[in-house]
Amino acid sequence: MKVVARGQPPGRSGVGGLVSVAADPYEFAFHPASSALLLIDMQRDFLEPGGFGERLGNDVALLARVVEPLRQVLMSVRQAGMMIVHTREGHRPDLSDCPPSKLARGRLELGIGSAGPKGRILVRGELGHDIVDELAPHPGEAVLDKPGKGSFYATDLELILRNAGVMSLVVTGVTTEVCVHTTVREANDRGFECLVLSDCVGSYVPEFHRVALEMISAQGGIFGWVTDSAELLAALGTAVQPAAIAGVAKGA
Ligand code: TIU
Repeated sequence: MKVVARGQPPGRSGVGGLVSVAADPYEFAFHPASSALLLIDMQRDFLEPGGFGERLGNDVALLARVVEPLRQVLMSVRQAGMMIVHTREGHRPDLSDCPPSKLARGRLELGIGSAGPKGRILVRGELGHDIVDELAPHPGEAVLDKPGKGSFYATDLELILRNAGVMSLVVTGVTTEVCVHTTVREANDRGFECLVLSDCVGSYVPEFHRVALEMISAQGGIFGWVTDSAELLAALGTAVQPAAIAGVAKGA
């Protein structure tokens, strides 16, 4: 019987060699073939008025500045042929996957599952739950629905990454100290190496953003590495459009 090899071996064919990016606490080296770009929860419910973020008492405009540099990174990573994974925080329409503790938290009058201007808040299939237009996933990019703050909890993310031979993650999204941090900690304990892009993650609380990034790269990179989109794009050999980085200082 003739045996036919099926499927791709771990790693993505046709993707370039070792890339080294200037980062804190020291350079981050990765092979695009064994790396993925993770875009965490770039959803209308967190970025636009009327969603969960605003219900929690936050100024959602603070997250808008992440979109353009992240769009530039997304385009470059697509060109580089790297794996791309988008996540969305949210729940089934009957909320059976939402812990009662999460539902009750904040004593919100209009919380998860309530009707808002963009549909039911943080419910799958609703307009507010989906990813903002600028970063809409392309066919072939993984879209992963998660019920918690971490991207690994109660999802098949680890399985997808291991099957693809991925070892390194370029981490972006919102919010820096909540879903991004939880995901980086989960990934670190599982042996993945994380590079967090300071201008492609955002928080409603600038102080939390700054300290959360410091916590990742402190102690010799206890959870991972931190750099910005300009450094990554330069390392990937892609020209950065000045508009994308104007006014976005490293670590800001
Ligand atoms: N509230 C807050 O900062 N974040 C979340 O609830 N979810 C995410 O970070 N995605």
